[in-house]
Amino acid sequence: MASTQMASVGNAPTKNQTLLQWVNRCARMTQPDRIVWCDGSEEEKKRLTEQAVKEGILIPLNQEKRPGCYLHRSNPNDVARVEHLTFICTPNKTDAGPTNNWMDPEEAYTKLGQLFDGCMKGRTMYVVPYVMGPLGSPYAKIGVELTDSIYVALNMRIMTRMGKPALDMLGESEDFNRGLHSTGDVNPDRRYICHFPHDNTIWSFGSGYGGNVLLGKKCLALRIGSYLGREEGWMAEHMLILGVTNPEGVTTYVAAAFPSACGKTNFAMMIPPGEYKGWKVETVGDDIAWMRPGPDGRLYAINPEAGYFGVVPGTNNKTNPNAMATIAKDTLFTNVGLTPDGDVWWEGKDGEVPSELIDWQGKPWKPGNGEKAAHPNSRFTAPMTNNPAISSKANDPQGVPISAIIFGGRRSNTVPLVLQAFNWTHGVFLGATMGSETTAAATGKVGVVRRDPMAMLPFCGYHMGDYLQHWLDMQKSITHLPKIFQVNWFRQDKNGKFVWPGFGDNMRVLEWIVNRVQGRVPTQETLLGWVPRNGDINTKGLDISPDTMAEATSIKEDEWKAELKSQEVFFEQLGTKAPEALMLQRKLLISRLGS
Ligand code: OXD
Ligand code: MN
Repeated sequence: MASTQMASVGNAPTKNQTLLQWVNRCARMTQPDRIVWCDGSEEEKKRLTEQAVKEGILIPLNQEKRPGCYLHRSNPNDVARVEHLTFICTPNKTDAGPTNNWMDPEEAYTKLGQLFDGCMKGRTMYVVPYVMGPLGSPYAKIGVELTDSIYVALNMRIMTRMGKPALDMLGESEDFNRGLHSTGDVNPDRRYICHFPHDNTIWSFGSGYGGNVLLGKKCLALRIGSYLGREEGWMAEHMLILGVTNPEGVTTYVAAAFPSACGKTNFAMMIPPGEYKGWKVETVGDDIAWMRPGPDGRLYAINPEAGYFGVVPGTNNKTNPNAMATIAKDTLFTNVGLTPDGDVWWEGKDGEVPSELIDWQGKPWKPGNGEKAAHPNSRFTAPMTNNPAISSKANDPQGVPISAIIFGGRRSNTVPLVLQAFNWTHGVFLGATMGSETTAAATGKVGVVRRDPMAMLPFCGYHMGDYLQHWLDMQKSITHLPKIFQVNWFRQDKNGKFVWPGFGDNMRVLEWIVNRVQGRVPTQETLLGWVPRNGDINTKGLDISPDTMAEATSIKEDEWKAELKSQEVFFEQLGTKAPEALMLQRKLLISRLGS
């Protein structure tokens, strides 16, 4: 660790002049009392954790029950991503596109510069160098985040390869993302998350919530990443990556896009049901995939992250036993309930509901008092190495070859359990027309269907029309194209009950997908794509009636006519940038539906 008592970069552990000058410039603007360069060591983790406990930022949990675990309570006004305060600052407004908020870069630097001016007086600035992607991977990217939040420094340590290895990998290079963050006074009226893709820069002010402030994640790995991906011929996607191995020992790698809080972590860590002897699912990543064509013409994916920032409520030994094991130690919990014996509790946890506890806002709580003990978007930050199902390829610098891409939304109707696209272009159309009911991961109304192409609506760093065209163009550089599928685990019956059990039983759908990829099973054509023939989804050991199965897989033409209208509104928004190939797909679907 190298730190100074004055806000100078005097004894910084790097000779990289570009980095030093930039840190100096930011320190002159924000005026911290101290600058601490993070090295990522165990000693540093201990020291920062002790400091955070002393400042009341972390509450130690019962160290016998949850070794190395701490609870953080955020400001109640700061519990989710703030899409309305997230900006893409490109020189031309059109480059950000109609689905992003835009601010002129000069205006943004001036406006936020005023907020950053002197904002770290009396505080420490942590310099957090980090790598997104396996160390030494040619596909990894380096970032440096300057932050006045010790919570951010500790979270970045879990979520990225942070500290000395990042500085070593950077060397004298100027090629790093410049991230500046201050919690400011956590005032929603002075909260901005601004991205400057042309400068590889992110400025985040006024929030302490993960998605807004762990700048490697949504800001660099997705928004800036998607921009760089288009420039450099690769793809940054909001996708989990898993490897599924069949009893013959053949592993198939799958990437799957679902909107926030729709079960990516559960799917990535799934344990197959008892009937699936000899099958196993292993996690490469649970949220983000960086994918590019490899020398053998296949599409390779790395997980740029080193940890999981997962939604806590609903996690239990039935829905996700691997996540429960992952968060048993060395985990930072944010906004969950605290039990009298120093453990954590959330809605949907196993076991008895405690008769009393302290809720996520620090207030006494009793069952039935009308409040949630844990915030619906409460989170765990845990190292991926804790995951019993981690893939041996999670750190592979070359990544894993992807054979199937899955798009899934949260839809109570319309979208059937599973279907396969006719081809790549049709698959891109399925991804582009994804819709999903909104969740608590972002502020705003929950449960409203919104179009969410490739689950990237809040994360695409440039014009959505150009992004969809980039997907279409990638076809030219991938010789062995992954097959594309659409799934929906969330269909409901007339009484609002989910018709598909989900969780581990999603293995049954995954098996069909693997069999399709390997050419092992014929299929049936429908208006929407290829679907399993009757009986092709294995329901052995599952208590599901043929009627319910029919409901889960049904395609209702009237629902699809309404869906087409809603898709039209989305495509109209893209104007002349709506890709021609997708418009043709749309026409074909309209004619198949006869409307
Ligand atoms: C996340 C999100 O935190 O998508 O991963 O909101
Ligand atoms: Mn996500």
